[in-house]
Amino acid sequence: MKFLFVTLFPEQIEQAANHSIIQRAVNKGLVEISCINPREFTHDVHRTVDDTPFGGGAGMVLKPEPMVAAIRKAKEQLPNARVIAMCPGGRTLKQSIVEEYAHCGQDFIFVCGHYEGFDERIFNWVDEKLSIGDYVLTGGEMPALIVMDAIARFIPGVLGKLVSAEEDSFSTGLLEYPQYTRPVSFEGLEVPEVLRSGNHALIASWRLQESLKATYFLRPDLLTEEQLRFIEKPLPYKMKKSQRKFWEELRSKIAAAKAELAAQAEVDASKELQEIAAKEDEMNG
Ligand code: 4GY
Repeated sequence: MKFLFVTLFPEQIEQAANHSIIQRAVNKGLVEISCINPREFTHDVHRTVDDTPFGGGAGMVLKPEPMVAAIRKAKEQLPNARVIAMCPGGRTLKQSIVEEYAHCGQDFIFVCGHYEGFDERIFNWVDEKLSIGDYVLTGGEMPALIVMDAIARFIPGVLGKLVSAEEDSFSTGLLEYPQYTRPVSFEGLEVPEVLRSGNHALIASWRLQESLKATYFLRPDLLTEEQLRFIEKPLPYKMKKSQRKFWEELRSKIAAAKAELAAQAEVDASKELQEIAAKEDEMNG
């Protein structure tokens, strides 16, 4: 898969591509990375790429001529590419979008901006705007690299043989279950017994329960209606015994975690009361 970055700072892309997994993917020929610098398409002595905004205001705006000339050149090199402008106003990236990109069979041109932004007219040469989250950075290079990185994980051969992006927790729609490696005991913290049992069915069930539990507490918005129903509402009358056991176990784990949270809240509250009382005593001499 080919990724072309339209950027005023190609060194930033090149240095990011020279590490670890992405570098290996490039060396294996699975990923091709290139850059086109809009500054190459300026004609004045100062090689000007930005100018003051019409209507006034702080900051500079990227001039349309060099940007569009660079995008045109990029499209010539990758005629089958999707042209994506990185900006906070785009649709927000999430794993399902990454998967759509990874499987669309197209190459990618990322248009990276700087200063206060693009001249609005360049979007006529762009297929879509994409944001990596609701915050503003100094340039689109890091966002574009993030998108490339997330897509590249889906290219067969980029990750190790035994790992597959398709089986990621986020691709299953849930948060990751806890992972452990040796030693079994570290500073008094033990690896859960079940993971050392060798019982693969039990381990799979434990992991799914832990994923569901973490998602329930931290990102309930990711759970489906059905998953929430099984966690919160009475279980259906007709249900396989093993399945009932699974959901009942998960519910008791969640209840225990809630009880622990409530107990901690109570401890915090009583501490706070004690502190207030101590301060009052101090003030009253
Ligand atoms: N967030 N998601 C983002 C960004 C920097 C001014 C336009 C983001 O994607 N890009 O913050 N980009 C801005 C800086 C010009 C790009």
